[in-house]
Amino acid sequence: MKKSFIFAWAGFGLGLGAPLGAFLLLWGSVGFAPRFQDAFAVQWISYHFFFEYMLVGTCLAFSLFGYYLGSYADMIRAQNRLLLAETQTDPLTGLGNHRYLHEAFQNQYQNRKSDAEPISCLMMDLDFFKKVNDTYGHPFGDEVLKAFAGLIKKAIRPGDIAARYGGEEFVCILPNCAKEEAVQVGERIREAMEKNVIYFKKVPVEITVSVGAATHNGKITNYQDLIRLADRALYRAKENGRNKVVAY
Ligand code: GH3
Ligand code: MG
Ligand code: MG
Repeated sequence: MKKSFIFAWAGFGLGLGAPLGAFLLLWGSVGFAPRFQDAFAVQWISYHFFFEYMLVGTCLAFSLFGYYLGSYADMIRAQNRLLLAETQTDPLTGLGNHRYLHEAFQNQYQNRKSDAEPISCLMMDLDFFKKVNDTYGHPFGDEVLKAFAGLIKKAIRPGDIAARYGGEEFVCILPNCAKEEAVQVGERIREAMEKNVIYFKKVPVEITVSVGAATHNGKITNYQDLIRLADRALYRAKENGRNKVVAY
């Protein structure tokens, strides 16, 4: 719920304190006599203008002040959310960054319903990317990275997590996904990149990606191990000729 409304209502409540306090003070000054209803009736007849002024004036002033404070708190909260999202986003590709990946992966890993629930990790690295930069320039390399991020987004399911691990390396976390399925997703991404021709001044450039896949098994006790195994599988994909998916 918006703080502006909560604070406005709180202000209204506080505003009511003024006429109520005034009534209690006046009632107390005569030793709380006569009984409540009569004292109230007497005071209302004698000072109704004073009470009406306070009811309207203080309630309005406090509500407005509460609304202002609440709106300010809402704005700060929205800004904080935006800043948090910014610190976890890779500005080039719009995917999550390294920091986001670790947080999201740890959460996903720990929140599995049981240790038997599979979770997979894909580690992807563009092939000969240094050569791409050297041949066509860094800005073109950046375009390739953006295009690859777009292909990843298209290939994964809504609950999956994709992040730029660093440089030209990307990671996908696939919750509730067994080994065969993870390899299929990796293959889908690899194939999409292979088919995706990017043009440099009307010259088609083909860039491929190597993928390492790892799936949680009984021996793995934390998410970092899963990343490590996916990285080892990726190393094997590179060794075996690149443009390949290798499962650990
Ligand atoms: P391999 O097939 O073994 O992965 O070879 P590679 O050339 O892709 O690997 P290497 O690690 O030698 O080079 C990675 C290159 O990625 C080097 C670096 O300039 C480039 N790179 C890293 N981050 C960025 C970036 O943000 N933009 C661009 N354009 N290039 C980047
Ligand atoms: Mg690399
Ligand atoms: Mg590379």
